[in-house]
This record gives sequence, structure tokens and C-alpha cells, in this order.
Amino acid sequence: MKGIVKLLTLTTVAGLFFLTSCKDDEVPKSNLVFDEIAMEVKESDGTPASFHPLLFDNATGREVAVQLTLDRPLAETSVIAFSVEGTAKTNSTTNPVGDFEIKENAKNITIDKGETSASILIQLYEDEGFEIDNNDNLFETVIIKLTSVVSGTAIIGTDDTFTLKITEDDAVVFLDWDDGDNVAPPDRGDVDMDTYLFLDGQTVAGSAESGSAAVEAFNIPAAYPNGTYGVSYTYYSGTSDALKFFSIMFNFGGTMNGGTYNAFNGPALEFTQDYKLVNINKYDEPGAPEPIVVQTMTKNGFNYSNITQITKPATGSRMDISGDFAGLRSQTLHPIEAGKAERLFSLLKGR
Ligand SMILES: [Ca+2]
Ligand SMILES: [Ca+2]
Ligand SMILES: [Ca+2]
Ligand SMILES: [Ca+2]
Repeated sequence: MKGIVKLLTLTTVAGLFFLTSCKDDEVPKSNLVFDEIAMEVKESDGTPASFHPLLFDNATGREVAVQLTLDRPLAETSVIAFSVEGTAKTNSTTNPVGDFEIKENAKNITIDKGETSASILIQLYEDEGFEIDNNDNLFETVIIKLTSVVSGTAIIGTDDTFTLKITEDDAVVFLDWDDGDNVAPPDRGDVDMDTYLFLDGQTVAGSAESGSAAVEAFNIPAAYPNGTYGVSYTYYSGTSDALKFFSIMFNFGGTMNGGTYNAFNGPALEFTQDYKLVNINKYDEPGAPEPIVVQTMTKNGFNYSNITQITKPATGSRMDISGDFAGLRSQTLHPIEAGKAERLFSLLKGR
């Protein structure tokens, strides 16, 4: 009797053992998730290398690694498909200067057997545009979602979606004016002013709408080189002999003269000066002098320092050197488009 019980027990144990070993034969799955589900980065690193390669010599953009983790080493090499959405644009044939690119494979990721982590690499590019959307958001997004397991032993876990927020980091300069006839603002009268930014004698940004209807505005990409920049505010045409003008600056990537001015509805760094009829310079007419630099600023990475007051030329608003600026007004110098500039400017005025 005792022997039979013993035998039964052994059988039961053997049976259990058999079941367990059967389970061990199944290939274990590894749960795959994003380490962080959100990350925020600036559009550039404040140096020319972070520009899109089509915009600046030797620029490469910069890499952001999105980390993924597996809860146990992969039993088999796995291929996981992902989707890429969001407001940022990838490089394409119709849009060669994109905001980003997924490096290597933009549709799926292969993780080797034995691995416990992986990464999806995003190459980010600084561009020349000041990117603010219709809801006044100063950022773009790249949203990566793990969608399916193509092959292998990975399974997609709960944290399957990652959002990269790319924040605009440029500086913006507005130019507005008042023709001084004491009519309530907005009162630019018949005055047309333009503004340009120079580096080493080259025009690197500017805004030159025709007529007096629109405020002028341009951005300075944060990836522009370090150096001393010059700004001109030119009285292009008009009949005012008591023109007051205002330069209104913001920087969304860093500081200006040590202060923070990173919201259109917050404080701005402001400068003012006045011109008379003698300051008129139709710089794009044959033989006309160049727009004169009346303010300088030193860029170092994201920050601007030594931003001077606007100097008033003693005689006229012109340099003695004669430059050929014919056609300058029609060049593309990435001004902020008139409609958008006006809208942004209305945000300022409401502050
Ligand atoms: Ca961009
Ligand atoms: Ca931009
Ligand atoms: Ca930027
Ligand atoms: Ca103008």
C-alpha cells in the first residue's frame, strides 16, 4: 500500500516536471518600451554645425538618440515597425530642407538577439525659418509609435509612444515706426523703413516690405556663427522730418544683454531713435550708399551681448562707401512674412 502511494507521488512529480519543462521550451518574450515617453530639445545647439547641410557649409545637424529598453535579453533577433507623425517635417524630395530625419531605417528597428536596449536615432536640423504655428506654439513635434512586431520575440509594452518636442531657438527683431504727426497709432504715415542684419559685410537677414503698411521683422537663426553683427534701420522713403522708430527684440534660445525676452506677450528688449528727411536712403537705386549699420551686437552661441543703443548718423543715414544694393529688396533674406509678422506684432502690442 505504502509502495503504491509512493509510486503515485512520483508520477505526479514527474508529470509536473514534464509540464514545467514544456513551458521552458517556449521562447520567452521580451517587453519593449521607450525609456522616456517625452523629450524636449532646442532646434539647434547654437553653432553652424547644427544647420541642415543644404543651408550651411559642413553642417550636419545633430543627433538625438531615443532609448528603448527590453525587460529581458532578446531570445531572438526582432524587427519592430514604428510610425512617425507630428508637426515637424522630414527631408523629402518636395521639401529637401526638413526639420529632421530618422537615421538608418525610418520604418522599423532591428534589435539583435541578447540585447536589452536599443535606440532610434533622429537627426535634427536647424533651418532659417522662424517656426511658430497658428496657435502661437514655438515648437514642432516628432511622434514615434511602436506599431507591430514584424518578427522575433519582442512584444510591445505600454510605453509605446515617444514625443520629441523641438523648440524654436531663434532671435527676432521687429522694426516699427511713427511718422511723428501726432495721429494716434498705428501711424507709420507714408514712411517706408527697412531693416537688415550684416555679418562681415554680408547681408545675412533682413526685412524690406514695400510701403508703410507692414511692420518689418526678421529672425536670426540660433545656429548662425558667433561674431559681431550689425543692424541697419533704413529710412527708405517718406515725407516725415520727425520720424521715430523702434527696434523690438526677442530671443527664444538664450539671453540678450543678460536678460530673458522669450515670450511675445512678455517684456521685449527695446531701442528707439529718430531720423529726419536727410536720413532717407534709397539704397537700391544705382550709386546709392549702403544701408548704414547703426547698432551692433555680439553673438555667442544662443546669447547676444553688448547690444548697443542705435547711433544716429551725424549727416544722413548712409555710409560713404558706395555699395551696389540694386535688387537687395527682392532677395530672399528670410524675413518673417508680412502677414505673420503683423500677427506676431499684435501679440506684442497686447502685452
Ligand atoms: Ca525647423
Ligand atoms: Ca526654425
Ligand atoms: Ca532655430
Ligand atoms: Ca519697408
